[in-house]
Amino acid sequence: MNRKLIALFIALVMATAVLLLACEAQHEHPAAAETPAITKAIAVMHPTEGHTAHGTVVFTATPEGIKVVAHIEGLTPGRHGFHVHEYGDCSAADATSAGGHFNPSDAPHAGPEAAQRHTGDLGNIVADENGVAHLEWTDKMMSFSGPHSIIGRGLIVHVEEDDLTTQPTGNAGARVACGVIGVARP
Ligand SMILES: [Cu+2]
Repeated sequence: MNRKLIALFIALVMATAVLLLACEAQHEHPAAAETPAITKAIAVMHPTEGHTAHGTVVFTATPEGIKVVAHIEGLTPGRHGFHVHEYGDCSAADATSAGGHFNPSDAPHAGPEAAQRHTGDLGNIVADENGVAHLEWTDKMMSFSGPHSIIGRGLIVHVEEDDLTTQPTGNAGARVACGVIGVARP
């Protein structure tokens, strides 16, 4: 009788231990399908063939939208078209592999402040006499998830100014720098 009781007790203890371990394991990996939301992204810009433009562009999620902070050097002084393009592919020497402007809503090309615009329309960055451009802009159309997500898309700086009206390119000419927008450490 005693032995049976002891055996039962041991079995109960072991069963409890197994149950606890199973619970613990679940807590260690909370719903594997649930990836944490992206809060920051970065594009490292490299010059296309024959150009010197380079720099970094950081995208940060804020309650007001995606904050864009761009720092580009090696430009000619003046205005340069600046857009998110459809493909995160800078493999071509002239970066035409990045495709056209990122335009998931099939809207006309315009400036970043227009209600109807390409999601990728960031307008122009302006380089000073040293060829250095700095831009800060909080964008209400771009996103890190859903149809307007810019993650994995291309980022392009052009040789000419974007006139914000010529369809569908803004007549900004060749591409002088290309980068891919990737997930950054928060
Ligand atoms: Cu462009």
